[in-house]
Amino acid sequence: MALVDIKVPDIGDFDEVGVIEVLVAPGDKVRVEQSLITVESDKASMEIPSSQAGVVRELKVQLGDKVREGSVILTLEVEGADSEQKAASAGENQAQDAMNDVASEAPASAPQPAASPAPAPDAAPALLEVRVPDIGDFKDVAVIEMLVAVGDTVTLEQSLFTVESDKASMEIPSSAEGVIREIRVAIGDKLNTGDLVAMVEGKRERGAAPAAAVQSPAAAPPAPAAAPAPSAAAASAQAPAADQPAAPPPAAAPHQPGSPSAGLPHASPSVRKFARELGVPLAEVKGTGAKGRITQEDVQSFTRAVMDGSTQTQAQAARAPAPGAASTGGAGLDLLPWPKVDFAKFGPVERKELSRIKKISGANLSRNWVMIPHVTNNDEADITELEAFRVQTNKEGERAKNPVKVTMLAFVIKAVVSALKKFPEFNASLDGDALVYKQYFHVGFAADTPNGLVVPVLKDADQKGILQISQEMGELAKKARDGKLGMGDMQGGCFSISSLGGIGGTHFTPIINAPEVAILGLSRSAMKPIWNDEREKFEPRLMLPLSLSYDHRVIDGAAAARFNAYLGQVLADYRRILL
Ligand code: CAO
Repeated sequence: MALVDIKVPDIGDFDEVGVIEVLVAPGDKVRVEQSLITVESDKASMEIPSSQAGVVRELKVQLGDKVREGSVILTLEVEGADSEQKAASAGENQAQDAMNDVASEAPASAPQPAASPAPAPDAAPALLEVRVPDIGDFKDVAVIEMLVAVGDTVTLEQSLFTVESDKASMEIPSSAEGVIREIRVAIGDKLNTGDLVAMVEGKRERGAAPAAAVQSPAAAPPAPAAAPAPSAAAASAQAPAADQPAAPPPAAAPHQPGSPSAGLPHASPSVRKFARELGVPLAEVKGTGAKGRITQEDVQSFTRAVMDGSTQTQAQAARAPAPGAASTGGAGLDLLPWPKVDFAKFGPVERKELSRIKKISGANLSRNWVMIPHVTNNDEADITELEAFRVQTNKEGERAKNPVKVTMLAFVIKAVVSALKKFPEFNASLDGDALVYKQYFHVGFAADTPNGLVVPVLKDADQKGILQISQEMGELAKKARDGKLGMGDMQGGCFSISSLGGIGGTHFTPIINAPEVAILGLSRSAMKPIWNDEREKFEPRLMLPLSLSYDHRVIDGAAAARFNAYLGQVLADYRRILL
């Protein structure tokens, strides 16, 4: 046994950082990598992990303390340490790596990506690239909050969005001031040093340190095809697809530490993670920590208050009846708590974290299921001739240099476009009391991947032929399975299709991918005896089950039945598309 002092490592240009959370207490057993304290500068907060396993003997810091390099955090009793010195320096080294990351994100000290020459301070506004500054050893940090939107005016150093690793969260500052013309990232994107995140029309302040590359608007080259470059409108105005994290409220005020109610929530990475796991909207939690910071206890109290009905989340409030409306008492989803069972009591178990995609899509699916009054219309399409044509097309295609495999889904996508044109309310989204009709035809399709469900979107399906749709679908499905879909690949959908036809089933109820208003489920086609009125006999026909779930606030049952029937007619006789 040896006593080891764990000290604050080199924290670069920061003189002092405040201790905002103490995560352990004397007597606690800590593991290697377990966070000991959270420290904070004005742009970043991070947890300092323990490099040693042991028992906390004495805490040398408390909440509100200012610490600097060399300050002792605590004394740890470690087993088998050959010397105090060795353990202490190991601890410092590890914490130092972490702190270097914090230091390196500091806008004032961060080296910036290479840049084109800056414009003269008084030059006419130009399009300025804003890139992720040096974030040290952090790789693939995830965007968790957007703090600005397209059209916002930002000042130099204003925080644009928050990124997070498992031990630190930090705000990425703007290296330019002006009006945001384009945002190149969305929630969930993974970023690294130097990644292009936004285009700002404006100018840099005289003498400003950050050096963004500069383009005049006229000379700006198009974004590289591979870069995730969702249109600004799509990125900011569109609600997330089923596989995407929920977007923050539009044009949220920049996060101001110390005044959480005026901006975005102020909380440490572990508290954010905790809140996400419970599905707690941090923006609605009142922080009782230093400078209004949200603590784990605040999240727990909020959860308790929601569970006992003494408070409502905004989502619940939105579902509540209007004041004065007759209340049946069910609006707040007066649900029982989730059953907590110790399964190990009944037999051996293994616990595995849900994949990130599953966590995100689960939250979206739950919201959509609870908030949208779903109805599903089931029908069948006679695809006997179409299937014969598809098989023939694939046979002929085999002789081609680069054969494209055509599946039934491609024909269905094209038929759906035809139905969307005929029934425009299916190609719409609810926006408050208004319905937004889209004049483009982007069709999403659910793709099964090893990590969970994602919904890539095939853009402008109305302008593409079956072969092109098949080819693009194949490419998107491959990207999905390889985990390489960008946010742009999953945005902009008008209507989704979930095809389980290659797997099985007769019918199912697909969940609508908000803010879309309908989704089509395809099950396995089967040969069935169908009564032929003209010849007065049963004939073997290949029937494709169609399950159309629709948002009953927007679409009436009769319209849904017509949409499905029309789809069936088109699939039965594809010439109808031409009419
Ligand atoms: N009936 C019978 N067979 C069908 C069929 C149908 N409705 N649809 C496809 N098939 C056949 C195909 O013809 C193909 O057969 P062959 O290999 O003999 O040619 C086979 O099933 C596999 O098709 P596919 O799945 O590769 O291609 P697809 O275009 O039908 O689907 C994709 C592509 C990406 C949608 C699919 O692979 C997928 O991921 N499906 C799952 C979607 C999902 O999980 N939905 C649920 C969402 S809610 O949890």
